[in-house]
Order: sequence, then C-alpha cells, then structure tokens
Amino acid sequence: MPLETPARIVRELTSRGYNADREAVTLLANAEDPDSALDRAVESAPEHALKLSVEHVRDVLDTTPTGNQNPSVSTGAETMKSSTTTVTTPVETEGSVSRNEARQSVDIEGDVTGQSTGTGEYKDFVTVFRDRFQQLSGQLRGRVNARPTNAVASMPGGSDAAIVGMISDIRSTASGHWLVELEDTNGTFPCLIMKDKEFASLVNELLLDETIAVEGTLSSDAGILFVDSLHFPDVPRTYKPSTADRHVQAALISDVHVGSQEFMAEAWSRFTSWLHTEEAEHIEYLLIAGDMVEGVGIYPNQDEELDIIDIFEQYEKFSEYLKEVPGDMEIVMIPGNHDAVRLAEPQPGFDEELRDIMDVHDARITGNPSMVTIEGVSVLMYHGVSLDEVIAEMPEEKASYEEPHKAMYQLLKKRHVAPQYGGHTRVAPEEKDYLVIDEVPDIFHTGHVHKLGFGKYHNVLAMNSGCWQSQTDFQKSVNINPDSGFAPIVDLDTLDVTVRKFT
Ligand code: D5M
Ligand code: FE
Ligand code: ZN
Repeated sequence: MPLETPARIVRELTSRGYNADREAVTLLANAEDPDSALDRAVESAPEHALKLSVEHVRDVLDTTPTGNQNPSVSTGAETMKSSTTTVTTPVETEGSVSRNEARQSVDIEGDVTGQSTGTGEYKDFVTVFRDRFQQLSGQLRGRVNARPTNAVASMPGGSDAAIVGMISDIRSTASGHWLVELEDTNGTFPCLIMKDKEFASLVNELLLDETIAVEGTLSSDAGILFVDSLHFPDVPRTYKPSTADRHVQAALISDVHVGSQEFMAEAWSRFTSWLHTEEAEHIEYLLIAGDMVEGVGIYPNQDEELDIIDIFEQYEKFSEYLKEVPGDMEIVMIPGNHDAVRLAEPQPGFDEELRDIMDVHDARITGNPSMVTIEGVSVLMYHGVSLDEVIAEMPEEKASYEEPHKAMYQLLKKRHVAPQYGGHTRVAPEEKDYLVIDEVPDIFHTGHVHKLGFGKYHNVLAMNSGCWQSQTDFQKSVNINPDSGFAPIVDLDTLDVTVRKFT
C-alpha cells in the first residue's frame, strides 16, 4: 500500500505504536519512498520512544539517496458557508510547518483530582452546600443590601428588604402568582413573585437549589416578601474576555465514545489527518470535554451496542486514536459520564492505570470540571450532564437540545455548572464546591448532549461540541439527532469560531 499522504503515514505510524510531530510526518510523506523511509524511521527509533521527532526523521532521510522531494498532492476542497460555519472536507497539502511548542502554555485550576476529601456522609453534604452558598451569596451581596432570613422576619411590616438565598421550593398559587422559598444559613423565607411583574417570566428559569437575591417589600405582618426585583449571580454584561497575543487556535471536541459500534472511526481519522495539514497549522490545542470511551454498564441494554466490551481495551483503542493527533499539539481532557471514574461530580481525572494507557500523547488529564488556561484564555471545561436537566426544566426558547449553548448560558447566569441537586446530576460532597463558577471563564466548553451549538453570553463564548458517535438506538427512540463528526475551531486571539465537518 503506498504511503504517499500524511494521513496514511499517521495511520501506519499509529498502528506501529508511534505518534509523530506534524513536521516529521510531512518529511516522511515527502520522501521519495515514504514506505521505506517510515520503515527505517521506526526501526531506528530510540528505544522506548513513543513519538518520532523531526530530528530523528531528518537523520534517517539524510542517509537516503535523494530524489524528487515533492509529494503528490490531492486537493478536494469543497467549502460551504453558512452564517456562522464553514464546512469543509479535509485537504491534504504539502509543506513542512511545525507548531510553536515553545509558546504553548496550559495552566489548570479547580481540579479535584487527588484532592477529594468527601466520605459521602451527611455532614459532608452540609459542608459543600455551605461552601456553595458562601461563594454565590458573596457574589450577590455586593449588589443588594441583604439581611439574613431571621432578621428579615423581625423587621416591621411594610419595610423594604432584600434576601440572598438558595431556592428550596417554587410553587404557583391559586391566583397564578409564584411563591419562591429562599433558604440561607439561618432559616427560610417565603417570597411572592406576582404574575404581572415584568420579570415574572424569569420564574421559569429558576431551578431548585440555585442561589439568587431578591428585593421587595414585606407584607404587613412581615411574613412574606413581595418581590420587586430578582438577581442572579451572573456574568457582568461588560465582561471583557482575555485573548491570546498571537494567532493560535484550539479544537474543542467531546464525546468520542470509542468502543461503541456507533463510534465514527473514519470521521475521526479524517479529522486527525486534517490536523496534519497546513490548513490546521494554527491549531495547537485539542480540548476533549469527556466521554472518551463508550464505557460499560452506563445505560440499560448498552452492551448490545458495544464494539469493545472490556473497558481497558476501550481506553487502549482510544489511545490508539489519540496517537493520530499530531505530536506537537497540546491535548487537555476531562472525563464524562461514560468514563471509568466516579459518576458523581466533581469527577477526578483518570486513575494511574488509565493514565498509563493514555500517556501516548502526554495529554493533560484533569477533573470534570476544570478551569484550563491556554495562552491566557481561560476555558471552563465541564462534561455537561446537568444540561439534560436544564433542558428538561426550562421552556424551549430558554434551553433546548437544538440550542444547547442556551442551556450553557443558564449555567453561566447561575454561576454553577450543576445548580439543581438530586436529578440526573450526581454531586459528590467535598470540602469546597468545585462546581461553582467562581471566576468567569473566557470560553465555556461542554459536550454530553451530542449536539453542536455555540454563542456568546455576556461576551463569554459558550461552546457545546458535538460527538463522534452516530445515532444510537436509544437516541433514535427518543428522536435525538446527534451532531456527529464536527470539530469546532476557536481562534484564541479573537474567540471567533469555524466549524469543520468530517463526515
Ligand atoms: O448522552 C448523550 C445524550 O443522550 C444526553 O443528552 C443523554 C442522552 N442519553 C443517551 N442515552 C440515554 C439513556 N439510555 N437514557 C437517558 N438519556 C440518554 P451520553 O451520556 O453522552 O451518551
Ligand atoms: Fe456522550
Ligand atoms: Zn455524556
């Protein structure tokens, strides 16, 4: 089989257990006899090497009789433009450009890995909820003149008052108004939102357990607060995101689901081959927001659709696919609900055994969620299990599978990645609440719902990446049409987005 294209070189190297810098791949592809050049490069590779370096390949090529160094180039570019997306089939190009590894930078904060202290006892839940309340009420207190619920209860009837609390109950009254009960560390207080208030439509955005502030007037017996205004912790409207100081891009993906019969191996390889081309030379980061593998026993009857039934074999296969990614790209990944870590959030990054399996590419593995800063741009990575909940609880126009980024806006507004406790999202009690969005991110990256959608919320780029799995039987049964085989690319210097399709 001729090996004239970078894509084939990559696949061949991968099958032999090697990863390579893009420049090394290009050199091999441009060699007169790529087949034998690759053979020799692999044979003479240093012992224990996982990655073929440019220098090594150059040495190998220098010792060959030289000939025509021009590769055969096949171009098949086909570009379709919509208002926000460019959809292109990958092109194989010549040239030998390498990424600027010296300038790449990745910092990680808010990672629970190795920090977990929770034992799952009741007191731990009390601790984590207190911490959540402290963090979020702190964000709100500067904006209203709030008093504790017990102090409000002893104020004279008719006074103006403000409360910051977690929502412990939402009920509609017989006359169609809304009774929202707020809880703080001193007790609870009933707050009435009249249906004719201009902000009454905000009630359908409220989730149990989220922290809000209200201002209003007390009833004559000071037993209830008539709400005049409602505040979310929110992202300031004037938030100015940081950007990179050079033209560099990141591919934001998630939900690879290796091991599933529906994993789209061809689309994946088209994507990774494209990463080796000149068109992708500015893409220096690959962020993967969870669900690397299909896992086992995640959903009922899932085993009927498994291609690989052993979880470790799934990760081994995943790591084979990871090797196809150019060696000079930085990869950061977090787990999702299909991965082999605890389901409860915050989820720690993978354990040593799985890290060993996946260390082919020096990928950074961190917890779900984590704040990852790349070249000064902070990216909050969160798998997104709570999105199902937000979508289920809210009206279509505020959050839907068709516009998953709007559900993300709600999380930003509530400054918490899993505001409602006790539904789909399992929360593990820790000393601090890792799920609070304490710092506003420049980019918020999630996945999980297998739909592609993005947009800006108060200047923060919310990106829900699609998946690399075609429609499963379950998804067919509930009419979920996944967006499979897309790679959204973000310019880190402008936060502009281009979407590439690989199916
Ligand atoms: O889930 C992908 C999406 O599909 C996410 O919105 C949940 C939903 N999903 C998929 N399978 C099931 C089952 N069996 N029950 C309920 N919801 C499901 P992911 O977990 O990323 O595969
Ligand atoms: Fe998934
Ligand atoms: Zn998921």
